[in-house]
Amino acid sequence: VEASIPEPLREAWRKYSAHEFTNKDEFERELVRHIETTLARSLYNCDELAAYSGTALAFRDRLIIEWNRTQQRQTFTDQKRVYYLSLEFLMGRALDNAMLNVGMKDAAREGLQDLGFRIEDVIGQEHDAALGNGGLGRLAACFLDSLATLNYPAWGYGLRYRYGIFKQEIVNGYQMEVPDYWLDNNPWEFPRHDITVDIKFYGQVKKKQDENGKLVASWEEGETVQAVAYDVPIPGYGTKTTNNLRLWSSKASSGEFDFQKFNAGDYESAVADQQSAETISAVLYPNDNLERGKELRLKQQYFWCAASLYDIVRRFKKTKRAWSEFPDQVAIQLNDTHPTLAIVEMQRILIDIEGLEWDEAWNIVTKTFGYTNHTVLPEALEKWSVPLMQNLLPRHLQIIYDINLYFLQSVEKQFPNDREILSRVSIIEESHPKMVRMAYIAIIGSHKVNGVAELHSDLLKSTLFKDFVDIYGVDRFTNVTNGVTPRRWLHQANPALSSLIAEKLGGHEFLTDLTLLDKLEAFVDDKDFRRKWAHIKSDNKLRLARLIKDTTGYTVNPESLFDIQVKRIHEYKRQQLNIFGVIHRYLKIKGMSAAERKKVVPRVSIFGGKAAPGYWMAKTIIHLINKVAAVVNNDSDVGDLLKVIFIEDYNVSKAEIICPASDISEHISTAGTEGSGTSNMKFVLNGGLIIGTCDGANIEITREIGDQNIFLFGNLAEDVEDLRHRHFYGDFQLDPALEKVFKAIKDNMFGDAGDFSALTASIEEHGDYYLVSDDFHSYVTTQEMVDEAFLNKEEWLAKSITSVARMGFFSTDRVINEYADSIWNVEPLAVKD
Ligand code: GPV
Repeated sequence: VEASIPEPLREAWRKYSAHEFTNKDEFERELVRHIETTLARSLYNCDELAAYSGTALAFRDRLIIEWNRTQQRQTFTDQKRVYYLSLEFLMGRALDNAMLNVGMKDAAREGLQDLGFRIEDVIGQEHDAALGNGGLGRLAACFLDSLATLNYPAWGYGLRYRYGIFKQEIVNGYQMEVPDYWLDNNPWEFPRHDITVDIKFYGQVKKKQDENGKLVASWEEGETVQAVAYDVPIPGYGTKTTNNLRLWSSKASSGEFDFQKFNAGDYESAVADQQSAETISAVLYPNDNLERGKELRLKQQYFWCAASLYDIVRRFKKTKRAWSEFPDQVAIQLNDTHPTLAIVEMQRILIDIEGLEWDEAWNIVTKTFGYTNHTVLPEALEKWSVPLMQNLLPRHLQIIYDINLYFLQSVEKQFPNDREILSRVSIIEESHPKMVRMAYIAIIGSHKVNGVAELHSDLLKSTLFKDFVDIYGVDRFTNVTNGVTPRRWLHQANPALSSLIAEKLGGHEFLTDLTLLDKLEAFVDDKDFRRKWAHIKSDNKLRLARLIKDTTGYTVNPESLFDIQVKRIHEYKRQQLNIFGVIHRYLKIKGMSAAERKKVVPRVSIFGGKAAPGYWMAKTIIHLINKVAAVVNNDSDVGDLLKVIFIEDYNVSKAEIICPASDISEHISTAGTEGSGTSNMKFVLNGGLIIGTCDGANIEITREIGDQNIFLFGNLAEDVEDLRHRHFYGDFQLDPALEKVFKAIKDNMFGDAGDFSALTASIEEHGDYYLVSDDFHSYVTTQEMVDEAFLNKEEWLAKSITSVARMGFFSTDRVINEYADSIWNVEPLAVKD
């Protein structure tokens, strides 16, 4: 390709090709140029928002120059690429990350200062890109950071939602949802109006003869919607690699039928069609760990899978390779079952369009795909009704039936005397209506299936997917324990700690090799180091106290123990256990003498998180937290001994302030329910200790940092089933301390008790499925141990430092290398300067 371009032409392009700014002055020139020309502002009307836009545009230019070079490099080398398919990418803000990743934040700070701006204020103008619900979406974002940093040729594929996760407002203690329209002047995306794919829905399947007389299926008629690509550059840290996140937006096809309507004067209906097409990518479904089987959600899934696969296949076909080489060029990772239709679509492309035989096609498919499971919760496992799929995707349903037929035939051969196993592993659940079990397609159509922490992966093998282990052998199932990117969750969120560590370790190499943190243990007794470490934690607590003051109006004493639980609100995550514990503490303080109160360790209990708009129990928990806050915080008799804070609209940029400010954080899910958890890692990496159950990655965190550095409590996963069984048969005793808490609630201490009756009843009367009562005593006594330990400031500090030093394992760099070796079989593409 390159050789076909004449030298003089190439010379001209080289001569005028764009260059990145490399110092403060050049940055400043770019900034002023963008403010004056792109934004049409001047010295006299440049507010902070304009300063943000100008800075973002200057950095965007830099990223896009490297983005272009990276894409060219990857095209020329033509080695295997990774495609990460995720319905969620919870990116947060991009500017600070871009500055740090390209190593120009200091230049930007000084440049902005010259022009009269504080960099923190400018950064604070950016709206979070919140295309995700919680951990699953944030994991995808951390993966993109590590993929780029490690120079893997990798693309993310997702949906460009017009509305990301809703904004949460607390009104009279209730959660209110406000739409999050975030796209107006977003400088980080590049519309590619030339990259479009027509996606079909509905229609019928006809059998036709191809040119060789072979009968082939043909999917005909139906409606088409157009997918338009929007590209977001993803810079790696300390590398020139800038990968691509491609997000698809839906619009009406520029096809014949709407123009016909226009011409026929049916203007309104043509516009309505257009709006209905745009609906597909309009809104992120706000559920976490829950699937509700809505048709529009299935449309989103197919629209995004089909557009992404068309793009991937188009790129592969340009190389003119044989189809058998596809799995050597392409690895596709499914982030949960949401993209499972990509497996079916790939098989459809190969057999219906490319004319391959079934077995040859299926062999290519299974070698290409990998599937990550993120939960064992039954309500989160996707099932689609057969009639719904029949209507929307008739050809895909046929292919699913064929996949199932061949699969069950082979199972029958393998287990000739076992009738039961066939119905257990069938992709089709024989219910009314019949349902398609998406996880089963994902397992059957992939060469590797992984869980996200050891306990979770073990549970998958021994419970949910046990039959498939018997069928395929244990090697198809593997574990890759989650991590977080240390760039955002240490360097960006906690710059002071990052530079203190760099000072001790002689540089910032730990940011790309987190295991180097272990060298910190040598300084655990270093007085000056300890003093600085403690000082940084205090400053971070002050920063959070300011956020709390600004957003809730409450003043908290930064000397208090900061106890934080921030994550999606869910019964299995047990924020109710936490707030009941807070009420218990409040009642205890109220009953104390003045002398006893002197011994109380002052505590601020901080909550944050969104409830799915239709999840009433989760909303009730939020309501209770806010009502308890209103009572406790206004009780002058208690004062600073206890404060309760609910931080509104928890999101990525608030997490960056919250995670560095904890003394203790809570990861207290019922054992066996949390896939991994990743905020546990963010808090410990920032020098906070944790209280938690033996669940998810807490177990591996304990193994790494030592059990003297973590507060574990509660029943174990292996005992949960038995306890639930016993509750079900009436063997249930409400914990006496919890009973007192319930009594206070029922005495209307926190407002109308009726508001919370569903919550208390779920425990007292309906079987306490999440074992709140069973774990209450253990929780409360462990919290007392936390108080006790916090009194010994020196030992607490040692625990904090030692824990950080031992967190090297939990970087997404390690995670991505494990996926690359054991699932994708891809190599990084070294960047030469
Ligand atoms: I399935 N997760 C999530 O955030 N949303 C979901 O819909 C599903 C899973 C989370 C798990 O709950 C966490 O335990 C895990 O750490 C995270 O996915 C990333 O793996």
